[in-house]
Amino acid sequence: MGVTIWEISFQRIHKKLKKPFVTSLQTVNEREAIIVTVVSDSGLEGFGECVAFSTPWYTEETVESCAFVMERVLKPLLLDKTLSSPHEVATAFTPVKGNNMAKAAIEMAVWDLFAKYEKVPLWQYIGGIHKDIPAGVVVAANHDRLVDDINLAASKDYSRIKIKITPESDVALLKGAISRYPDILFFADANGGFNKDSFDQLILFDDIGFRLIEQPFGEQEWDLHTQAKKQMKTPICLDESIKSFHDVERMIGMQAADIIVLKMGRFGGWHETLKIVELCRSNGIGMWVGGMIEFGVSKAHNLALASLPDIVLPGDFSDSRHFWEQDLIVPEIEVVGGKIELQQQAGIGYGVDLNKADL
Ligand code: OSB
Ligand code: MG
Repeated sequence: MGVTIWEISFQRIHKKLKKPFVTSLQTVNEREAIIVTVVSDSGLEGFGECVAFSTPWYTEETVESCAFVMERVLKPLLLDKTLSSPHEVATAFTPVKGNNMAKAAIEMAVWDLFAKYEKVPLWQYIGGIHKDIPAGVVVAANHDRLVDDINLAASKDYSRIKIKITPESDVALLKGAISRYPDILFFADANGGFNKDSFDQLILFDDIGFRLIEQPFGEQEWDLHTQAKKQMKTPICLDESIKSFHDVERMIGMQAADIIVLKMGRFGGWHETLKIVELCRSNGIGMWVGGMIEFGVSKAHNLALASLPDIVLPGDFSDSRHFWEQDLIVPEIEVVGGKIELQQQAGIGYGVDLNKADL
């Protein structure tokens, strides 16, 4: 009994972004990804997406390193194996150190496969309850376009706007722009741009009205985050620092943050993510689902995750046409009235059309 993994294939794709995505770390003009297709003995297909970037500017892994690890190291561990639960993928991958994004891409495809095998939507398969996921967009603008971009995002009925900040951001300008929209939640994301010397500048962001400040300091700066949490009323949220269950335990032990960003790619997939969600739930840590400029396959998995009962803060969910002229999934993701409605079909609930990608 169970699902036998008959075939695992990889398709490398790339697409130009509609407009450059500017952060303090990198400007992204084009996005590569690897779409994973897992086929069962009964002919069912599950889909995953590798979310590593082309170069290691955000995480250590790259598209190239993942292509190697997935094809040569992970695929042989799974091929022809019969699984009774998708949790067994994480166990099969334990002999391989790190390489979480490579592991996640294959693991997520197997979870899609199991939900299809059970004939239920993936969000139901993992115990999700929310059927309309609040949409959130990211404003990653240059200083001179910041206010225009905030106004534009606000006009598109997103329930949440995340703004990239640096120690040089104009605090008064931000406060003015945000105060015009009392009904929208604003997050700030520093991508680790502050340090000990700019600690006092961070404190100035406390009065702007942000719902949270994401990753003010570098990923290993646990003490600085603890200090910021102690001194600021704005909740501190960790993104880059959180790569595993153990990192969340450490964060809780050090009181380094109130909220975390869930990124399944960085955690190694569903198994580790669901463990982390339970740990956060039982410790009163807030959670939301983060994005990394992904295509629809990854977004579909992320939408299922956001359906879990304890995830109430809006995540990085914009519509397919925000980053892309055309997405790979059918139908595309669409924001209506500030929300994205989950699909009722089995698995991730979207078809995948690789003809819509540049191969
Ligand atoms: O820090 O959340 C981040 C994109 C690439 C890498 C890191 C981050 C981001 C984003 C984009 O903020 C979120 C999205 O895909 O909507
Ligand atoms: Mg972030």
